[in-house]
Amino acid sequence: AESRVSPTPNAQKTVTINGRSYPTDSWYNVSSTVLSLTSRKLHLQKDHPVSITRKIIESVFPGPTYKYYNEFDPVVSTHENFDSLGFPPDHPGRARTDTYYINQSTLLRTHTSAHEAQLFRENDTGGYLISADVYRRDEVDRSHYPVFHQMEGARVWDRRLVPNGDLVAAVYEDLERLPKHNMTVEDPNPPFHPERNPLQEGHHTPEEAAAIAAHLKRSLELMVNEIFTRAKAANVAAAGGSPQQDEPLRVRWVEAYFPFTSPSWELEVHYNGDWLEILGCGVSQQHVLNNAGVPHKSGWAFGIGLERVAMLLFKIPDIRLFWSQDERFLSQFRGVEDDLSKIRPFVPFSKHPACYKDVSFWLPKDEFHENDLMEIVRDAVGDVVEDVKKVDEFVHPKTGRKSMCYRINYRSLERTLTNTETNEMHDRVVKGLVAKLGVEIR
Ligand code: FA5
Ligand code: MG
Repeated sequence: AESRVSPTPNAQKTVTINGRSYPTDSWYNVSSTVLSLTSRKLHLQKDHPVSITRKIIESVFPGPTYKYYNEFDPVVSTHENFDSLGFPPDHPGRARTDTYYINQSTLLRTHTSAHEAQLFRENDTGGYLISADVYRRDEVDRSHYPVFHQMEGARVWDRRLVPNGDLVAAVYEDLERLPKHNMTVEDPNPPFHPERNPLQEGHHTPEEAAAIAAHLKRSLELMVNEIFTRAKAANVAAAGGSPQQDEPLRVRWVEAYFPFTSPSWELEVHYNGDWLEILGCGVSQQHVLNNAGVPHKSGWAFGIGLERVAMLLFKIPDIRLFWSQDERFLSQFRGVEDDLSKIRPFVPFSKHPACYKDVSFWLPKDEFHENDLMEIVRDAVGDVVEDVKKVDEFVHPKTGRKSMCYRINYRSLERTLTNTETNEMHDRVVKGLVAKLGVEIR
């Protein structure tokens, strides 16, 4: 279904997303670019790398224990996205500079956790995976895009068995049943820490939390192992069968914080000389399960970025490529979803030259939010912007006015841009900044 903004006779605006109409108000801040992407659903497009990645991860969390939900609509309430998960009222993620709002109480989900309460209530198999498009106002570079795809997984056990220790036994039995792996995992911290990563006192015994954490970590390590085994096989195949000098896979657990899990962790993978975060997870907060009407259950949840994993698996260098409808991109994955042995590293089509242009301006007195600038650039030129970086910032000693300078890197993934074209695009960006932010160009 098409998405559009349309005025109604009484001048009250509505917006239609995936065939449903919503009233907008002064909170509305969804750009037309983002609106047009709400119907793409790359995670369900057969042979798309996001869909292939979803399928591989699903295979590590099999039915009937895990049930898959892949069709949930991106429009949710602020309650679902934030309140039900225990986000405080002043959490920065709620700001209109960070989140796309339809109206004050309705938004485009910023993460798949928006469906946790509903799924904890409805799911009756003991576990689930949900994959979906998520939306965030964010910076512009090769690993950030305002729309991306997440998969959330969760596993719960019946707590009625506690406190005699039977819940722990149930989790350990399930842990015993999980396959082993021989991957090296760095996990230097204790399963919980009183300040940094607390146990949920009064809800969980230390044994219970440690057992759930062990099951969570092993399950996710098996998932990463599966992805990297496939990536390695793809590299070998691409090299005509000769073994590759890949750096050995290194992963590590890092303590983290989420309002809806405790203790919590992020899993990082060593890639291209750097640690890359691929997922967040933890022991589900009992308040979320209680509010979902299942106080007798406890367990774990995780949320993973599908593009991040797909970029590792297929060596895809730029997140914009996922949205490409260019045959030179799509054809490289055809037939792979039904035969994963056909996975090969992505071969970039010729790299076109980049063109940098700077824009310097005085800020108006009002507050300035970088995400607004990012969005104006994306809206003016679409996917031709590769990244936007602040290169300078200073305050005039006499007037106290603040000046900013941003460098915009224009590069098409599909063709070489002409000078005239780039100048015209940069012109549109400058005009947009003046019109929408009230800045004064220097
Ligand atoms: C979350 O979104 C939590 N909902 C995850 C979670 C679920 C924690 C369940 C605990 C329990 P975070 O904002 O860190 O957390 O995003 C999770 C993952 O999404 C990241 O690790 C990353 O892989 C991916 N991700 C986040 N932001 C972006 C982005 N702008 N572009 C691409 N991928 C992203
Ligand atoms: Mg994170």
